[in-house]
Amino acid sequence: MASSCISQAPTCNNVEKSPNELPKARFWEAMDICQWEGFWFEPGLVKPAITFRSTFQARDDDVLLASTPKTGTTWLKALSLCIMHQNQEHDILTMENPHFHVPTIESTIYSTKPQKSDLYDASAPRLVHTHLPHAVLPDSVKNSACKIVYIARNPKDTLISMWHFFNSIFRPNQEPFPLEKAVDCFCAGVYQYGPFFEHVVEYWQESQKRPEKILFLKYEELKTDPKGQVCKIAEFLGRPFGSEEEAEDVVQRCCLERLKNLEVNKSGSILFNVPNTSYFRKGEVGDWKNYLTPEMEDKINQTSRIKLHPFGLFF
Ligand code: PAP
Repeated sequence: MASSCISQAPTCNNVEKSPNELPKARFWEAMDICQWEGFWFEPGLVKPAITFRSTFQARDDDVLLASTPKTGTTWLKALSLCIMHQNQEHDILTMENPHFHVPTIESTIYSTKPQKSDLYDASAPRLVHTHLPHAVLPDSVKNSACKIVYIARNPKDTLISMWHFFNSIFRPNQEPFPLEKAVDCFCAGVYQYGPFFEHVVEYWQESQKRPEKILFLKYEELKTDPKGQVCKIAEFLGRPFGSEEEAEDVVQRCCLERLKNLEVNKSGSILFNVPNTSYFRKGEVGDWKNYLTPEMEDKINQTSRIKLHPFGLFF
């Protein structure tokens, strides 16, 4: 996930409320989190999120990618990079991990490498990402013509992906965190960037109201029809491909096996404590079947029925 697991003082101003004053919880017995605007964050992310909301001046040609963690962020970053850098000779994906090229705005305080320019002032076209919920996006993002591309994934695979990721970060070489407890945290939404369900619903509803503004993608559809979905993103961003082969090329360049095996992704890290390798695992639809018991599946299905089905949302 595009945020660090260590705490460090952020260097931002414009603080509305100190994280100390917010409701607190412990995530997987490993990380303090606090609740801000209905979502849970490690405290170090709150000030940058507030700064983003209150000071970011979106431009009409900005592109903002958005997601809740473990839903296909890295893939979407890679695809969008290729789409935005069409016609360039060099392959940008071989130069750095996608999370460097497309920073997650609120977590850049944890970057291991400084950006080439200030994100808030970078030259056009800016391509950035956030895990923040729609409600807290800056007004300038909502009111300008800048485009938002959101990626969602079915909750059970999202949870399993998250379970692997946080086990590798919090408990390397140890027994994994009990999956049953992880399911409970997930359904209750009490974990870094949770809750999943409200995050997805907010962006979904906005994408229904303003389809020209927000493109809502599903990881599963990207898996079954990558070329069709990639063409859709390119058209949405006003950068349609000249030929089918160009779209096919982007799909190939961004496939999991290739990204996983690029030198820049085999070592190092873009964010403290988060190795680049941790962004690439199996990338399968339905991997949850290898882990969840029928009881755990039931719990997540019940939550989905309450929180997603009323909105006509899948899963
Ligand atoms: P983030 O929120 O930390 O950035 P994110 O990229 O959203 O993580 O999610 C990681 C998941 O996307 C992993 O899924 P898994 O655990 O079920 O395997 C990872 O394997 C998958 N993933 C990463 N890159 C790709 C890709 N190019 N194609 C398909 N899936 C990918």
